Amino acid sequence: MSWAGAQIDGIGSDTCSGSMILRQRNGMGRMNRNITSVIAGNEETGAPGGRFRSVNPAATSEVVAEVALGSAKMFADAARAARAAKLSWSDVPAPVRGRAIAHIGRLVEANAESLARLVTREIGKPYAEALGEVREIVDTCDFFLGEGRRLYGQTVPSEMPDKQLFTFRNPVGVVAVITAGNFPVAVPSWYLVPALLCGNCVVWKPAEYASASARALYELLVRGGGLPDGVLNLVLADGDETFAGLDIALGEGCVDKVGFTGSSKVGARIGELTGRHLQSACLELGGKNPMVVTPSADIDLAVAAALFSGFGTAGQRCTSLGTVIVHEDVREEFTGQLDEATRQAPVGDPFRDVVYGPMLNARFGRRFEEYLGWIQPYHRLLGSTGTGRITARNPREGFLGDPEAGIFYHPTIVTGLREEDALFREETFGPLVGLMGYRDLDEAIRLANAPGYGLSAAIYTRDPAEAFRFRRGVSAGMVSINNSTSGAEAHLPFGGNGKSGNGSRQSGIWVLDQFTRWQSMNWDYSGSLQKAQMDVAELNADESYRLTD
Ligand code: UN1
Repeated sequence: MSWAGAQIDGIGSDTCSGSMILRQRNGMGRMNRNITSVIAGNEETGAPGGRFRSVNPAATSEVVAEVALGSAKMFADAARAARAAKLSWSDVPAPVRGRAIAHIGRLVEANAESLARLVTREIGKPYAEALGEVREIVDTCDFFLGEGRRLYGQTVPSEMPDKQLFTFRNPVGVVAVITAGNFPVAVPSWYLVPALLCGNCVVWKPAEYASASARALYELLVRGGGLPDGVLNLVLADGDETFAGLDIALGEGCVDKVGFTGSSKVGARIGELTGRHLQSACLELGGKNPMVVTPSADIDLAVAAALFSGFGTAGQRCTSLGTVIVHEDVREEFTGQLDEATRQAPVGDPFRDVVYGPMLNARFGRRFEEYLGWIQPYHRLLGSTGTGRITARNPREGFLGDPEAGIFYHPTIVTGLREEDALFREETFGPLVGLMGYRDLDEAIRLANAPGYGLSAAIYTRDPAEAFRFRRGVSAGMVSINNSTSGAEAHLPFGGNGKSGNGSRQSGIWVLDQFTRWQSMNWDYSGSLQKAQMDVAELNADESYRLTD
């Protein structure tokens, strides 16, 4: 599918914008690209932060992009460029900015398959899921294009005559967005689309290992929106340089809001840094998402959901299932069925019909190995013909493709979990699901909350009273009844509590509070200085009055 005279994906087309995407043949006969940061419309061809190879995790010999990494200075430069563009963008009428979002949505839709293919190649997300991810951008644009004609403020009555009160939503200014690579285009759009719609200029720092997908989305946003230079800036850099650059930019007053999706550990550091500048970041962090299966549950449904939410995206969603908490009466039945379904699940080449493909990148494989090291002798492992990396020596029955070509891991169900286990308490980003029993709902709720995260939680029950008791008791920001922990829709508030975030919410109308600040205005046209609380008329109430029987 072509866009702007070139293709995002495929072989044989030339450059997209000057030197932006220089296609070269690599060993696999595929094209790869040189990807750079873009600040105020200029490509930053230097690589002060070094060069990074983004490879296909399903076929690691295939280089998807050569990435020129920037430095802390480059990040700060981008923030300065965004600040310089700030007034001209916020002066564009909001309905016109809404039209820009409408065009972006259409351009993304027209490029959906190319973008999804690129996402699949770069981070190994199964193609059907990658298409869903692109759909999530379009959904986000569909929601916010109309918000350009609303972005409502209020008229509020005054306590005095001939005076009127108003509220306005003002853009915050410059937004720095730092995103993970598991949703390399959808989750960034949750920040970028509303931030731009609200009249902010943006510096976006995506995950390095998803640079090609990020650069493609950047092009669709800039070209689709007709965004002037400096309104959206892309910085490709590693975490340390980004953090140092953010520190500089905050110190100079060039960043007014930070949006961050990533680990709880880094989120805490970002929260600390922004706190020093009296800012509160929008933090979307990890999860240890529980699913409670009650005796009245439809077990087939619960098994299907556990499979999808535990192993879909190779368990690398922040909303992925962490622990199934299953009632003792149905524990054996559920465990047997989940084991069977997981053994049968197709794993492998993400361009085929699989439940999941490779890890996002080698670094996630290495980290997952550490989590597997938390398995204890008293745990029982189910779900596959092995544990750990899938290889010729450690095969997975029914694997689709060549496991040795990429970074593929067996799905692992860990039963016999105990509350003190690290596997129960910590997020284990990867294809691993824990399972433990409970006897009454209060215990299930306590276990659901015990790890201290609070992103997403699910319950399978046919009893409405149980559903509502669970909703009330669970600390998660998002609750599913008879649905998976993952797969939130793009216009409901998304976000978590505890180790999953600082209470900020993305998506729908709720995210507007992240990217705008309320300004109140009062206008006195009485011709006199009417003092609030003092020059206020008082009516005489007879509070001693009582009805007589
Ligand atoms: C994430 O993993 O950071 O609810 C976001 C879901 C997706 C978004 C996940 N819509 O699973």
